Amino acid sequence: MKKAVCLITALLLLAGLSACAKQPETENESSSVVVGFSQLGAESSWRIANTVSMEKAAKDAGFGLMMENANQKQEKQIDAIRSFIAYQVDVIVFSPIVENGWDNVLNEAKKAGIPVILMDRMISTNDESLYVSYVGADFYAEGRRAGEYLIRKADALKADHLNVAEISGTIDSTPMRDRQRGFMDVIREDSRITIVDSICGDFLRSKGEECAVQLLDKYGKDGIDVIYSHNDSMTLGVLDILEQRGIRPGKDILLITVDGEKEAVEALKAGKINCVVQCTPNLGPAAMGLVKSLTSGETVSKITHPEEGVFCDFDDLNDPSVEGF
Ligand code: GYE
Repeated sequence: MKKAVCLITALLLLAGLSACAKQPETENESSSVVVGFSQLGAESSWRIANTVSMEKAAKDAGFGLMMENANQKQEKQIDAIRSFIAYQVDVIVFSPIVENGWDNVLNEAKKAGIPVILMDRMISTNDESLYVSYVGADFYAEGRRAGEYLIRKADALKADHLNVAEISGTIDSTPMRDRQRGFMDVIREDSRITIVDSICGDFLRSKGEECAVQLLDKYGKDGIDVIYSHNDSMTLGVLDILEQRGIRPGKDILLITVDGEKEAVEALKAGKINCVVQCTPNLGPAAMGLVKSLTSGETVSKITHPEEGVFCDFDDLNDPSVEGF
């Protein structure tokens, strides 16, 4: 295990080499375990809660945390991982913005003997030895839950036909790919359901608004019965646009969303969202638990999924367990 002195020396060296280079945030510098954490951005409430969870868990565990936020740029994540390798951190944790394109930098980490934990999102690779463990949601199961809700709703409404528009998250990210695949696998067999369009909203509220405008301009209010969007931020953007146009969210157009942030759960309780598929951002304790096991020489499981469920308009929404993060 490398000592914190390594980190401090590396930081001093780097400061000397490049006075204007951005320094990573560090905490618990006296800790004997240093974690390099590359967060992908700050695009949603989910992401912000996830960053807080990671920071708190590192602090609680007494680990030093060097965190870099990549502001949605894969190149920045690659740079961050390279800087963690140069600093000889004990473990690298990162949340890959997209699935492809990590093999080179992860091979560098492997050669340096630094274990890599994937947190939240997966990578696509032929070499599974490039990461020791993945901790994050089963996004395929989330997509299936969204589809299963829609079929139940179609039954309850005795609907002959439902036109669905999908607003997807960041193209080629794991939650985008698997929330789509899971949903499609469930609804494909149901002849009442047609996907009229699928457009990308990048997990951003502002783009959710733009997507809603685009969809309404193209299909009109009567051309869309359901909007399935891959996260709450985009759904909340959609909801704002529907209300501005006098369309009742949750009634004139059904809304199915994923995450479970407070604002979305409140909108569910108010009848403006129909289904919230849960996805927890509180991955910090599990991620730091893995770091602890790894740095103690223990073997860890390759995949850890948190337990997640669904909140929807078939539930008793007064139940205190129905709450957002
Ligand atoms: O659903 C979304 C965020 O990767 C699970 O990313 C995460 C997703 C989450 O921006 O809100």
